[in-house]
Amino acid sequence: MCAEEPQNFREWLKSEAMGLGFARVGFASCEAFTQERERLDAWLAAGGRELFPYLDHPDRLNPERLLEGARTALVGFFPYARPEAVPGAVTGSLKLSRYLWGSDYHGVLKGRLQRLLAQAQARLPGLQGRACVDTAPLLERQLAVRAGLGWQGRHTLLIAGKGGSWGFLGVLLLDLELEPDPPFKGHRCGTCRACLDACPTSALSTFRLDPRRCLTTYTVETEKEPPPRVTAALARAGWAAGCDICQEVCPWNRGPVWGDPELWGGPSPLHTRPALALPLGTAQWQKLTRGTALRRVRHRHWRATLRRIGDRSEEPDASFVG
Ligand code: B12
Ligand code: SF4
Ligand code: SF4
Repeated sequence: MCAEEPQNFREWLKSEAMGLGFARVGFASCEAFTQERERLDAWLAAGGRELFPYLDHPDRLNPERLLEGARTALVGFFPYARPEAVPGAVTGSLKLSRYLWGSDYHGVLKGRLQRLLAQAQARLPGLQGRACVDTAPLLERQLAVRAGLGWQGRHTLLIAGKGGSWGFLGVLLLDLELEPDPPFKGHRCGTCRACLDACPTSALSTFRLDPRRCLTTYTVETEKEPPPRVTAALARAGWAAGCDICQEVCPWNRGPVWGDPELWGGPSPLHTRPALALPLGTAQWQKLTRGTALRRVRHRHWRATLRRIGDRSEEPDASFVG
């Protein structure tokens, strides 16, 4: 299939991906993960399966199963944080995690990876590929480590070295053998434990996260009632959707690479208005969150969280002020 030198094609692919906004790009083989099996099973058994049944997928350890003939995974780190986007900075505003500010990253990243695939297919007719962002049964952070992008910190997120951890991961699987990058070995957390100490629910133990305690689980991913310890932490910490605490304290995020304005999309009333001035109706919620990743949070879920963090959303309907 390869009408040109694989090395040239690889370099071209990488530079195109960087041009699309990925700050770090690497290549990994699609071989099955073997060492992760036991840990993944343990994670699933300790609450993961109950909260995220879709992660208990037979192909989860095997990227080859996601695309017939998959040989190479291009893995990209796409920065999303912006210096001016600081949750809760406006007095009285709600804290929304940085990854929820702006356009829905699933669509943005998938669109860019699909554009990259189309360009690659124009150079190499017959090439097959599949773009995966977040929702495919793929161990994205482990694949990023394999592609040499960085390491999983003690908070379990991928730290792209000096680029920090404020970034989404996107994967383009290809049915073409390209030279892999050397995997990242070990970690650069040293003796730091800042994320473990700062987590308001003690959800983190070294290199492991208990999803039954993470605020993000209950404010974004599931409408299940949080355990009392999480409800108490929600009220104390005041995060209305997602949580950035373990990344805010990480020394590797002191000078991160900043995100793409297209993804960020500018602040919305959700970030800049005091909670009391926000609309409460379902239609208004849908209008405010249209096209953003927050759209995945249903209105009744949002209101339940506001109740937990002590907002006035118990009140009957109020209309948008201003
Ligand atoms: C489910 C999920 C969640 C769950 C569980 C998170 C988790 N850490 O697993 C919840 C809802 C809590 C969550 C929260 C967040 N998420 Co999330 N999430 C996912 C998703 C869909 C799957 C993750 C998964 O497979 N977990 C399963 C477990 C088994 O993975 P693991 O933690 O890596 O487990 C390993 C370790 O425990 C290790 N291990 C176990 N014991 C030991 C012991 C030792 C000594 C060692 C060394 C290792 C070790 O081995 C296990 C297997 O490899 C991925 C997308 C994807 N498809 O990969 C996004 C993803 C991980 N999330 C992402 C983001 C942005 C977040 C949040 C930051 C959002 C927010 N601000 O609120 C938080 C961060 C919380 C945190 N500290 O991790 C990004 C992370 C980007 C990055 N830079 O890493 C991803 C990659 C999505 C994306 N495409 O960008 N998320
Ligand atoms: S996102 Fe928040 S609750 Fe979840 S592990 Fe990090 S600090 Fe803890
Ligand atoms: S806060 Fe410290 S321990 Fe946690 S991920 Fe960052 S460097 Fe590692």
